[in-house]
Amino acid sequence: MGAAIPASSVVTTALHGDVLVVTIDNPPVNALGAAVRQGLLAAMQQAQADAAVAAVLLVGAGKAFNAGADIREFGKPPVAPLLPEVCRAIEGSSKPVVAVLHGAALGGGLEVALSAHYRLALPAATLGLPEVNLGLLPGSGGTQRAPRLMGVQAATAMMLSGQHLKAQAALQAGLVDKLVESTVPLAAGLGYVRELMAAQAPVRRTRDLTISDPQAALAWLEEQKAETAKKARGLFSPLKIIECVRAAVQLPFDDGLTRERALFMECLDSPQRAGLIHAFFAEREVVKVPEAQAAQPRPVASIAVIGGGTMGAGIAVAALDAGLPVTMIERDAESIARGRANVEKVYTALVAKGRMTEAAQSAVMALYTGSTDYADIAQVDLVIEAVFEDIEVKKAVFRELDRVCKPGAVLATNTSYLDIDAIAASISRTQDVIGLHFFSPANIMKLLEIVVPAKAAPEVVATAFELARKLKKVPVRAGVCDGFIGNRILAVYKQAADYLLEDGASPYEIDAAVRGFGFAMGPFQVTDLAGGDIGWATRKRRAATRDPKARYVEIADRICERGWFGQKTGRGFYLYPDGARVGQPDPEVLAIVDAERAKKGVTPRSFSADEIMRRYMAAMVNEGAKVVAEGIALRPLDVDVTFVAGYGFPRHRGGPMKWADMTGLPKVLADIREFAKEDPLFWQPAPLLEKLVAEGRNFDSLNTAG
Ligand code: 3H9
Repeated sequence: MGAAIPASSVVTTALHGDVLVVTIDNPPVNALGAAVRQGLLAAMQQAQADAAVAAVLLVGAGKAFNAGADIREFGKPPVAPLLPEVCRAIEGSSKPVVAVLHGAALGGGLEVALSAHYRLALPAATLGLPEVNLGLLPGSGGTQRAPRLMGVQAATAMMLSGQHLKAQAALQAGLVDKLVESTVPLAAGLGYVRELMAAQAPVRRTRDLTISDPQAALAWLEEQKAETAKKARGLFSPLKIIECVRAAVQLPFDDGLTRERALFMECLDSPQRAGLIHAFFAEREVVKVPEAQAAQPRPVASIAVIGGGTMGAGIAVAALDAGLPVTMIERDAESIARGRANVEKVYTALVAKGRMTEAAQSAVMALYTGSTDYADIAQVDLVIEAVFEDIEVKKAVFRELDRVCKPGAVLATNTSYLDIDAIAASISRTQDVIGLHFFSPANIMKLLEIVVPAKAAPEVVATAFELARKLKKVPVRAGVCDGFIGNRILAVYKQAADYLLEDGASPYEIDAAVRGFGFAMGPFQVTDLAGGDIGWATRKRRAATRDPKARYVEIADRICERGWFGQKTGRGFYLYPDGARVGQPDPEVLAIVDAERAKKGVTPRSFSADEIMRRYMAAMVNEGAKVVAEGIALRPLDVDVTFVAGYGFPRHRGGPMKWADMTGLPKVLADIREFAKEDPLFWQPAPLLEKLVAEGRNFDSLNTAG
């Protein structure tokens, strides 16, 4: 061990014989913040100046080599030195520089490694240029060096997908030079440096490599453009990545870097970058809820699911996929056979697609037990009830659970709307009850609303968050109300869509505007997919309690009365001839809409896509503000994550509350006030929105309030 020479608090240097070991130590992931960049540059200068240094080894302390640029710095004034300068200093070194990669080597972290002259990977290393997921492109030479090392096609695919390569794949792709079986980066790295020095390995700069067959590469890139534009769904950094790679093929290295920098800055300045980075951090903040931080989760080694319908089976699959044994309860032999079949068919489909072996299917199904006897779940740690959405039916299930389950078992309901406080109060162990609101298909959809009744024990909440982590879900804490966070807000903006429909926009115009904004589907397509009968049943249930003064649009009822429930019946708002999955506009639906307008004496007016979205979003944001003010959502970011993870909200817009911040809250409030002139009952501005505007603040100020 050589003498430690302090370079900075986050980058240290130490001489090991004639090898200068440069360690980045900036927990948790060694992100390349200003202090790290300064430290690295100073270390490289030291290496050049010190005659005792023959080679340099770059190492990351802790669990990763380096996860890239410090994302928190984006959007703030830049601080020198910038990362491209650091990379230039590394590559320009007159003494060999070696990087040893363990854990994440991502984004700017990989770009640092690509600037080194040799790269060694440990087996657990993951390499990638995932900037596209943040609305960016690799901005420190990644777009120029990766194609030189791994070829244009592989590099472009890696950058466009943002996917990480495991060490072995990175070795095969030419991104690293060697892979060693070791868990100790420093020792492995020093061993490799010695090996290189013994072989008198020269300085070897990635920038000097040439790209083979540039004409073929250019032709291939041209082909990729159309495909990429289609897949990008409004994101603009993917096409800019292609442009950078084209520059790598066509231009001298330094000119390519200049081009990359210019395009990187365009991405950095874009609202898409701001939205995607908000989504990145928000997804990590949602788990920080008071109960999960204060209490320890109870152990969960086995699960029961009550109900084997679509939802119950999806939840069972999600748990089985996480390696948890599942006992499914149904009321009779026939129902449990159907429940098992519902689970099994998910895996059979995977086997048919070649994505699972039959042996793996058997192994996972061995964790599944079907039963009609509640006594069989007496010892499980957590139960999720997914029976018919009726409070009396659910209470009956909970009575059974109260009777049979062991003390301390967590008792969860998957209800989407019902009063979980009432369910909890109906049994003796009120503190053990919680809502786990999965979204269909439950084994695929990322969102899990964790609905916390007033009397839930903190460790029950902590257990739910721990379960979400095991199931790889994105959990959002919600309070009890009709519809929790997501469905409550959905009900309001769906109403805004219905008003637009009756006032003159066609369902097809509304859906197109919503898709144009970036949603995967518009509200009427969603209704057709989910089944119009579901909303119809809810509307009938609520008819008695609906405010008689509130505007009520009957168009959807007229459609349901004809038995047109959407895709499953071949028609709804759209026509689905011969089982088609993409609907066609239906002139008969338009005639129904016209008749309803006439009945109400509405003279239809036209709405531009922008006017449609102003109403749609204002309704969403206004209800979102109410949900935050009532504590149903802890923070605006919880609303954002709910919509991005569960409702197809375009991730690059960050979520409805982030969108509102970026649009400007005064503008959103002014819209609401304008719409209120026509319908003051529906468009009542949320007091929180008014307060924030009056104080010149935004929703984000509530995310960071602590
Ligand atoms: C870039 O490099 C641009 C360059 O091309 C050009 C520059 C000129 N910065 O995910 P985790 C935090 S763009 C700041 O929970 P895991 C994270 O917020 C960057 N913070 O752990 C969390 O904080 P907290 C390209 C970061 O083990 C903590 O670290 N790189 C950064 O599940 C732990 O994170 C990427 O896109 C960052 N770069 O996963 C990689 N990364 O504890 C982004 C993480 O306060 N990062 N944090 O909540 C990841 O994909 C995952 O974090 C990683 C670890 C796989 C590394």
